[in-house]
Amino acid sequence: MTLAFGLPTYDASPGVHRAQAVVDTFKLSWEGYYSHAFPNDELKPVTNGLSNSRNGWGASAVDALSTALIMGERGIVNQIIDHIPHINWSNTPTQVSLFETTIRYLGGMLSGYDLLRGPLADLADKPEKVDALLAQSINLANNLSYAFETPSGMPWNGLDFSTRGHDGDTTGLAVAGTLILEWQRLADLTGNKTYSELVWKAEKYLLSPTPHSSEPFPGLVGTNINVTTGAFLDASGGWIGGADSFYEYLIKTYVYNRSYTYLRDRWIAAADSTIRYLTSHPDPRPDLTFVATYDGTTIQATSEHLACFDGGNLILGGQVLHQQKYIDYGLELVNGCHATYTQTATRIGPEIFAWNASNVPANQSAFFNTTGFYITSPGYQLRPEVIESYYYAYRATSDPKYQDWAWEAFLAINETTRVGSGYSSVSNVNVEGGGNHTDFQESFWFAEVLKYSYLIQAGEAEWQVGKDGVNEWVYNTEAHPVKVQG
Ligand code: DMJ
Repeated sequence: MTLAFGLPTYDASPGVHRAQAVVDTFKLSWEGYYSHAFPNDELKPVTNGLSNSRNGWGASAVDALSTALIMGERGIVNQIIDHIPHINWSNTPTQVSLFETTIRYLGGMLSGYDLLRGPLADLADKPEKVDALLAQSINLANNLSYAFETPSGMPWNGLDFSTRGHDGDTTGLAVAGTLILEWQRLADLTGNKTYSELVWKAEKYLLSPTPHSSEPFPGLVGTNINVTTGAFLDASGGWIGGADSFYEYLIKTYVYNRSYTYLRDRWIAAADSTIRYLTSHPDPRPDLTFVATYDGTTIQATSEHLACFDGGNLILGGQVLHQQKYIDYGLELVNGCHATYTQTATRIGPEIFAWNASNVPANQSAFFNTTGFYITSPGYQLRPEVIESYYYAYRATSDPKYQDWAWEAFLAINETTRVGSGYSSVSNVNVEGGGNHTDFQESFWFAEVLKYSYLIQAGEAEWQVGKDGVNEWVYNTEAHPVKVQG
C-alpha cells in the first residue's frame, strides 16, 4: 500500500483493508493540515498555504474530531481537544454564518463531547479537555444567540460579532431549519432551555408556512424567508442547497427524540410530495430517477451533488418509520446519483447537472443521450452526499454493492483530488485528471467524506446507523453523530 501520490494500491477486497485505507487517507490529510494550516480553518494543499473561510477558529480541526474518534486515532483526537479550549468564539474579523457555525463547530464539539463522555471515553488523555467541549459549546452558542433577536425570532444568518450587526432581512430555509438538532442537544446536555426555545420559535414558521402559496406541494415549501415577519418570500425549492437540510432535520430530529411527531409528519408530507410531484426520469435514460426542483408548481429538470443526500435521507426515514416505499424510492435515487459518478471522465459526479431534453448544450448532446444528464457546473469540492447515501443504502440493505460503489468513489476521489500536502477541490470532473486543482481542502472532507467512506466498510459499532430502524446515534448534516435521547 502507498499513499505517496495518486491511486493507493490496496487489496480491493471488502472490509478491513478498505477501512484501513480510508484511515490512512485521513491521517495523511491531517498531517498536511496540521503541518501547514493548523489551527487555521483549511489547508490549501497545492501551495501548502492556509485559509480562514470559517472565521479562523480551526474549522478543519473541529470538523475532524468525530471522525478521528470513530477511527480510534487517539493522537489526533488529543491534538484537537487540546486546541478547542483556546478558541475565542467572541472574536473574528469576518462575517459569521449561523448555519455553518452550528453544523460544523457546535455540531462537532457536541458530538465529540457525546462520544468522549460515552463509548470512547478512554481516548481522551485529559478528562478536563472533554468538559471543555461542552463549556466551549456554551460559549459559542451564547455568542451566536443574538442572531435570534429579530422581530419574529427568525434568525439572521450573516453575523458581525464586533458590531452585533447582520447581513439583512432575508434568511434561508436551510439556515433556519438546520438548527434544532444541535441547539436542542445543547439544551438537553446543559438543562438550559433558552437554547431550544430560540430554535423552536424559528422552526415553527417553517412548519406552518405563510403565505399559503409558499407551500406549492404539501410539505414542500419556498426557500427565502423574511426575518421581520417569518413569512416566506417565494415558493421555489427542492432538496437542493439552500433548502436541503430543513427536510433532512425533520426526520433526524424525530430520530433524536421520538416525541417530535409533528416533525415526522411534516417529513412524511414532504417525502410523499417528492415521490408524487418531483420524481423525474431523463428521456434517454428512463431507468434513472432524479428529483426535480420547483418554482411554484412548475417543475425544473435540474439537480445538484448537494441534493444527493436525499436518497440516504429517504432510506433513513423508511427504516425508522418501517415504510418500505421510502426505502425503495431512496434506493432509486441512490442509483441515479451513482450514475452521475460512473459516467464522467473522473468517475466523480459534478456540482450541478440537468436533464431537460429541450435545453441540452450542443457540445453535450452525445453525452446526454448516453448518460441521461448534462453538466451545468463541472467542479467537485470534496462533497460527501453521494457516498453518504451509499452508506444509508448499505445499512438498510446489507448489499455489498454499496460498499463497492463507495470504494470506487473513494478511489476515484483519491486519484483525482490528491495533490501536494492533501486533497483539493477540482474544476472539472468530466476531463481526465479533473481539470485544475483549485487549491482548497474543505473541512467537510474530514467530517463527512472520510467518515462515511470509513463507516460503510467498518464493523458494527453503536454509532453505526441501525440496520433495523433503531438508532443510538443520529448524524447531523455535517456527519457529526449526536447521541439520541430516545
Ligand atoms: C456540508 O457542510 C453539509 O453536508 C451541508 O449540509 C451541505 N454542504 C456541505 C457538504 O457538501
